[in-house]
Amino acid sequence: MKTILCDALGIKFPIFQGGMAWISDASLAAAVSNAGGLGIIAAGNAPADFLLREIRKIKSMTDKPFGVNIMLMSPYAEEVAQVIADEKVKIIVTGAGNPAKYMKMWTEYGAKVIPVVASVALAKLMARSGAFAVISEGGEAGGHVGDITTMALVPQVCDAVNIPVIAAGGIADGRGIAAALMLGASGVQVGTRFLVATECNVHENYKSMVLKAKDIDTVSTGKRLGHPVRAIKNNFVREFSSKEYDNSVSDSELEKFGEGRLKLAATDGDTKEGCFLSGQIAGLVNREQTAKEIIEEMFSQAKEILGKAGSFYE
Ligand code: TUI
Repeated sequence: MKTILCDALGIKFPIFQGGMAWISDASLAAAVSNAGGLGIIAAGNAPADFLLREIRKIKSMTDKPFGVNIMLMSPYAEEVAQVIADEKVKIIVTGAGNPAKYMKMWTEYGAKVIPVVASVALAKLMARSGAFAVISEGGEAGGHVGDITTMALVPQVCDAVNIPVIAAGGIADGRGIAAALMLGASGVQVGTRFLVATECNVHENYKSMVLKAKDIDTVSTGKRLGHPVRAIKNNFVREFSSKEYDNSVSDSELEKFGEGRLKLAATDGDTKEGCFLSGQIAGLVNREQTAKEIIEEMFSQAKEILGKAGSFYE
């Protein structure tokens, strides 16, 4: 299965591995790239020297294309943006904000910038600012999310821009790929399913939380702070949620209460106090496989069901 993204980015399958903060390192990204997808290293909230190390590492692990994800709300965004340029990273995915101020510095040396958008307005702005493509991410996704669902957002973004659109949020198998292509997308971005990949170094407890999660086990909290985040319900999420609706708790207290929780989940595996970001599709993710097995299984399923699509006609 091939779309315009494959030749443009030099990848075999039109699938991006989500840039998951504290999770998507060189090990996971290299495995995905070596399997024919686009592996992506996440800078997350880490200082730039972390990213630099991971970029050097992935260059020794694969000769295939890879990308870097910059989380624009990070306190280190400025220095991360500079390291990306210094290392001449060719594919840059941005999240949790508007990357306009970095566009020139990246496109100048020929990088392809692919912002994650959660609205038609930002998609249009990004297309005008020189983005190569956009990732249209629905609120089913894990982590920092918008309000609109993938089903509603993807076709509206596809109609609004004339650059490739990659669908994200709620996609973890071949049916998701097929649906995304039918909505007009040229590819998909997948986070939750790659989180349980063999090559993913996240704490084992994080993997078990995702593997055990059912359809209704994630919830989005933090709307009051302007950046809602979807995570698996646990002790921390319940406490955060009750503080969010408690007027005696100030915004800065609430912000402080949430700090460092993702790292606590990803590196320490603290099932009680950590924040286990995950998409709603976790209920569908039930076993650990290698990145190669995940990608090949997803695309063979997509190919099979798309091939049968003709049977819906008389
Ligand atoms: O960014 C994500 N997912 C994330 S980021 C993250 S780390 C984090 N840490 C602390 C607080 C919040 C997050 C965990 N998961 N996905 C991409 C994404 N980007 N989803 C939604 C957006 C987005 C939202 C608003 C992109 C642009 C935007 O525009 C705002 C503007 O300035 O126009």
